[in-house]
Amino acid sequence: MIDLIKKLPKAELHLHIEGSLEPELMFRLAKKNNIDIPYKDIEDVRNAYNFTNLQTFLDIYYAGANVLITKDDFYDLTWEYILKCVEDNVIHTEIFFDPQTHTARGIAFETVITGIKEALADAKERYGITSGIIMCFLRHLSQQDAFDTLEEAMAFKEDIIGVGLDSSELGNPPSKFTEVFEKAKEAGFKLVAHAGEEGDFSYIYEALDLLGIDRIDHGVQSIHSDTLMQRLKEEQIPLTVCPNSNIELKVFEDYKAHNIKELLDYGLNVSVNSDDPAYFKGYINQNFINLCDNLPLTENDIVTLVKNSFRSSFIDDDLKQAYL
Ligand code: ES4
Ligand code: ZN
Repeated sequence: MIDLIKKLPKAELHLHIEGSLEPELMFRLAKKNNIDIPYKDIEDVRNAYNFTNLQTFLDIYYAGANVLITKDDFYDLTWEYILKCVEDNVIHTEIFFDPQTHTARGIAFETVITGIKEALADAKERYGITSGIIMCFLRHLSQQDAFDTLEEAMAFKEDIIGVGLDSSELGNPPSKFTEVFEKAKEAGFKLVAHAGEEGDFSYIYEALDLLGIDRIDHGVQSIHSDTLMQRLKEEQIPLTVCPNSNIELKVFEDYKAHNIKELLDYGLNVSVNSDDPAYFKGYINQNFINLCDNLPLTENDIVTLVKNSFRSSFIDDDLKQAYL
């Protein structure tokens, strides 16, 4: 099984590039850029990665992102993730970034996107890895702030395939962002949103009906509504599931309690993704392996999960056919 997981070419659809910042790079950049970080060594960092819910993670994740200052920093961050893709045989990746985390610190939108973009161009040239960039709005901030970010992004429209919604879910439902998603759709962006991670299934309905999203990120709470499950199955709406993340953030008590096998058996279009791999103990293959170690997934299930990620991707149809 592990052999199959390792050798299958995979696509990743749910990966926050800031969440791939490994402690080693965090230390190197902190030193180079003269940024204070609240850790004395790498071991100290790893010990801090002990989360009780989404918010306790986000506080540490945003603090880590403070070390990213120059275009080269964003390049190095992205390149290190690409090397993990090579290791795990990920041949297509659609990565999230959080522009507001950086612009709020005075880092230009252009600095961030250019660093990421150049690394992805090199990934294509050197390894043939294809990719897309999705810009996420931080849902704990206002819709006006998201509008301002969308406005800024328009100059880089060619470099961004989609718009997403992340950060603190509870209390910040999709309905808070209805108008800005409408505008993003008019501008031609694909739409995704984190929904039903910690929030209940009503957040998934809102993401579908009010934001008109193409994919749900997480979506594991859909299991609590039969009507929603039927709809997700009928419309084959993709759910980008992140097992390690769900365990680390206590969405499920342990891997054995994870519902991905049930979602899959019901006929939903689910895929496996790594979310914030530097914080959640592993990249995509490790997510698959942890599932297989704990749930009765068959080889056929693994192949279905991998195919789902390609078919739910935003790549052009001819390339998609080639990948499938
Ligand atoms: C995130 Cl796991 C998760 N959920 C919501 N927002 C996020 N940003 C980065 N990781
Ligand atoms: Zn996520």
